[in-house]
Amino acid sequence: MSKNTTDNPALPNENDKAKDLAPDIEVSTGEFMTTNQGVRINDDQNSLKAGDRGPTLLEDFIMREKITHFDHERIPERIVHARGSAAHGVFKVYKSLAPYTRAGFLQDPTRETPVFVRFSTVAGSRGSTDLARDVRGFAVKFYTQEGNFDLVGNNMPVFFIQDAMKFPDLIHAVKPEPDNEIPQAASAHDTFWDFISLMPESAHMIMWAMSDRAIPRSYRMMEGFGVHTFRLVNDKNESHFVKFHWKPLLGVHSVAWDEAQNISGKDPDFHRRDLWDAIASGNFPEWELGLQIVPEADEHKFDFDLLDPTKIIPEELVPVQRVGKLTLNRNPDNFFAETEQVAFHIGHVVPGIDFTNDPLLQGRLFSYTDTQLIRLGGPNFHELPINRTIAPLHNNQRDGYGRQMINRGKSSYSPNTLGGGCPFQAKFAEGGFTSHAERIDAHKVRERSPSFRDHFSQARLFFSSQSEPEKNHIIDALRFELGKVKTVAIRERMLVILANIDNGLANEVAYGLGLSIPKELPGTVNQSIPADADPQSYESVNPEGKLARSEALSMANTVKNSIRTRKVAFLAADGFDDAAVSLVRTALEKEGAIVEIIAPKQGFILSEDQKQLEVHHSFLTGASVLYDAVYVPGGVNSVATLAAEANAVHFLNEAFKHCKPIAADEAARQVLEATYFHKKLPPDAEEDTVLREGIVVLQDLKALSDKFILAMKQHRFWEREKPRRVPA
Ligand code: HDD
Repeated sequence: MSKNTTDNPALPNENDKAKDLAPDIEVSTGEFMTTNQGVRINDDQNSLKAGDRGPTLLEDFIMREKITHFDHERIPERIVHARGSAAHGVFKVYKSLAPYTRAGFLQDPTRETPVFVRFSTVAGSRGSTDLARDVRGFAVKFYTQEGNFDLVGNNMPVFFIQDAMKFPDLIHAVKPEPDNEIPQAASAHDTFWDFISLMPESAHMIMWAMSDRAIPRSYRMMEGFGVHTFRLVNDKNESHFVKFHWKPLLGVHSVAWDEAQNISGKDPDFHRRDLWDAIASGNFPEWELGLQIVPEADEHKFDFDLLDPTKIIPEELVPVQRVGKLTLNRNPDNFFAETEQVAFHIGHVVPGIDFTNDPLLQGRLFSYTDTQLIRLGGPNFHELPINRTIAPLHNNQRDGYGRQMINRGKSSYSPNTLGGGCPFQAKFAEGGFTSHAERIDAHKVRERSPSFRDHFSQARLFFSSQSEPEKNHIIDALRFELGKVKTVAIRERMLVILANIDNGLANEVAYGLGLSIPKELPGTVNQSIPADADPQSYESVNPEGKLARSEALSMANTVKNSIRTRKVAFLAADGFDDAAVSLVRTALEKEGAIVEIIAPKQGFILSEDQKQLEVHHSFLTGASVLYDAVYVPGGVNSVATLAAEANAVHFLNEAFKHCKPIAADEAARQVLEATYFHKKLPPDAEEDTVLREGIVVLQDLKALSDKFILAMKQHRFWEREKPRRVPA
């Protein structure tokens, strides 16, 4: 570890964690190259040889050191969540939560707590695409003054399984198949659906995973959830149950599945780049921390079990209180040192936060430290700069691989007299972590609680809470995924599961697969399959008398009040109308959107009046799927060029297919007329038409800008999809 730069300007000392990291930052500007022993190197181009055409000498300690280090540069990737991106930031609570918790970072609205947040996909390898249909990890490390608190959540509020015992099976099933390691970063294959079709408890999570939540537009536009029910404990040692939420201020938005697959080719780093660029340009992503708090006395008030991680608490039953804000404001300096080596653990809690007996949570408490031991090579991973606490650290743990801390003194045991009894234990009142003294009086059993048996009510609640386009996307996703499954009996078993959720859904999927829903569960004759795998044997609480819809579950109800950081492609060529480009660009940028110019070739294009405009991408390097909206300015020559340019027409067709807002000057109508959708252009650009159709063609550029912004705030016009689907 290099400690040579104590006042590195690259790292603003804006908070305690940044100060803590500063001594570890290495900057080589203006420095000589050295070996790891600090010896200056005078030739890094040639190995030491016996003559310039002779063999390389073993004596060459410089080359040996360099190659040895290189040979050891890789560590095992995470078994799940291998592909990720992270950022530094801060968290602040809005008002003291002292009535519920004594956690120091949740007391004082003036206290800013440093955080490091890592987003990830689950199934793919480190180098896989960001746009896989998958759950996204949302892991937050709070560097609090009382120690590190890790909230290791996902962008979906439930999980596939109820008991950690099944986690290795779930992951073996979803990972590439073991004989040929196919497919990468995809759940659309036999082993995954084989497992799922035998695990009715995954029904609710499957609805989320097949929904558009699994293909977010951006990490910055997805919710986060702690999933399990946790406890908050106050300074009177009173406990409340709590569910943690992250609510993105930019709203919750997704891309289309066809688009996701395209982005995977055009820019597999799409989410990573998006996060990096937003932070680098000062558009700091923000989320509010939300809490659903349930008094202990209400533990059994619900018709599901709070300890069951396949259940949500509908927001209609317990509202989400927004209690603080998370802002990501600094990109990491080094991917490996920070994003790769950060070690999250659900068991990293601080006084004031505690666990429940959720059996998935309980198993996780074992797994996370265990995995770091192999991944980071030993028990001292907490000393890596990114993992290090900013709270004072004293205990009697010693030694091990890579130990950094130099512990002074003779005693490394407790109790002791030789060390004056130090370090001391801390009483509850002195901030000592004291586990909530929950009363447990039970038999030791390997069993699942009967209160965990209803697997379908909330799956149904989720499906019926979706808008029509969202429902269609779920149907399409299931047709796609199950369509990739080769074993027909697996597809049929899934149809039985789906029929337990919603008959209409099951019928639609069955139609797409060319199957009918079997009366009995096919292919489960094997003795090793648990009898419980039969979904018919589960309770499915009747929807009558239940919550039929929950508004919060549909992304259609998300906030649609901003176009900040949305990327807009302007399609133009030589001879474009400069006034139009300037006016619309200024209007969009004023609202925080990002405009990029796409032209037939890179470099510069010239306007009608010979003004130069820098091109961001040619049609070769830019693609419609990388933008949120598209605009075509006027200008006789530009319009003629684009109308004859297949790539420009394809760009527009694809934007239409993916339901994106499209705007064009009246003078550019010729370009739109070359598209397949021109016959469907709305007759006018009145506000309600714009809000319905998302297409604005106007002469008045001011009105065009206003309506285009209105359309962009809607994000997508999914209604366009079904009746007008085209091959693009
Ligand atoms: Fe896990 C990583 C989230 C269940 C075992 N998990 C990991 C990460 C996230 C989650 C976000 C990536 C952290 C990072 O960025 O480094 N995991 C969840 C959620 C779960 C969940 C929300 C259910 C509610 N996980 C779960 C179970 C087990 C694990 C039941 C094991 C019994 N998870 C791991 C792990 C990982 C991990 C193997 C891989 C890398 C790591 O821990 O550090 O230990």
